[in-house]
Amino acid sequence: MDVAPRIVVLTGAGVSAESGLQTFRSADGLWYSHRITDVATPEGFARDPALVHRFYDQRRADALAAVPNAAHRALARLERDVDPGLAIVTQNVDDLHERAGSSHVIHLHGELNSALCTACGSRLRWTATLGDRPPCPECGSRTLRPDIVWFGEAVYHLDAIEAATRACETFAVVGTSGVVYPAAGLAALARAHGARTVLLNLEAQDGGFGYDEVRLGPASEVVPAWVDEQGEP
Ligand code: BV8
Repeated sequence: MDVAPRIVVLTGAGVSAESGLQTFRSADGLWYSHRITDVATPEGFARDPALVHRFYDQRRADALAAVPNAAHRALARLERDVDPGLAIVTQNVDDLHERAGSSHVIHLHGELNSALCTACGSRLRWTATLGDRPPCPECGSRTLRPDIVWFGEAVYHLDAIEAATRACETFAVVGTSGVVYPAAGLAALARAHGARTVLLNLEAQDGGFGYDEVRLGPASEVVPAWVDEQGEP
């Protein structure tokens, strides 16, 4: 976006939980049925690409079948109402914010609907499977991988995210356990530059950052209620 946003919202898996997408660290989360080192590291992909493709092909299909919930819709409504703007920084690799109508969405951990060619570096919009090893449309080699930021890899758009975080008046955190960096450090950065910080989450974050305000509950309830108050003087 051209101007610094007044509000930045950092979202995590919890915002999509009520759309039926699994979170990572809850009792039935993805990291309890899959080892992070197997499916979310470059080393795991090098060892067993078929396993990693199965994992992301399934998640892409799940995300395609999911629909935005009331929390996604409320944030899209807030973007339309807030002057001079709102940016969503999401750790999620689904596209539910965009499908709810948000247009300023920054994906710092990549996107399921994108493929990255490890031979030529092209990033391509991709909604089909990758496990069948299709050729890269740009260079022809069968070297496409999910365009997902794995542990140990640099996150996307960090300069723009930090600039928006430093400039905003309100930094809201929705549906994340706050353990994965650099995302987990953004609320502290916002606070250091004078922003008010708010946590909207099902439960308190472990060892949590001292937010100015904490509202606990399902995102589909706490986010619309918070959004409704943002236009009030
Ligand atoms: C990097 C792939 C450098 C995507 C994922 C500083 C200190 C310590 C360690 C580090 C550090 N800096 C970097 C590190 C290392 C590492 C890291 O943070 N490790 C941690 C675990 C200690 N970070 C990295 O490796 C990052 N890269 O720093 O690179 C660099 C620089 C230059 C050059 C080279 C390298 C890369 C991190 C990328 C991680 N990728 N996965 C995917 O498959 O989806 S992580 C994974 O965790 C997902 O991406 C996910 O988005 C992310 C965060 O998880 P959450 O979204 O928070 O989900 P979680 O299940 O944990 O929590 C859900 C929350 O929702 C809960 O609180 C729950 O209560 C709540 N909830 C549930 N239901 C609801 C709800 N809330 C509301 N309503 C509901 N209904």
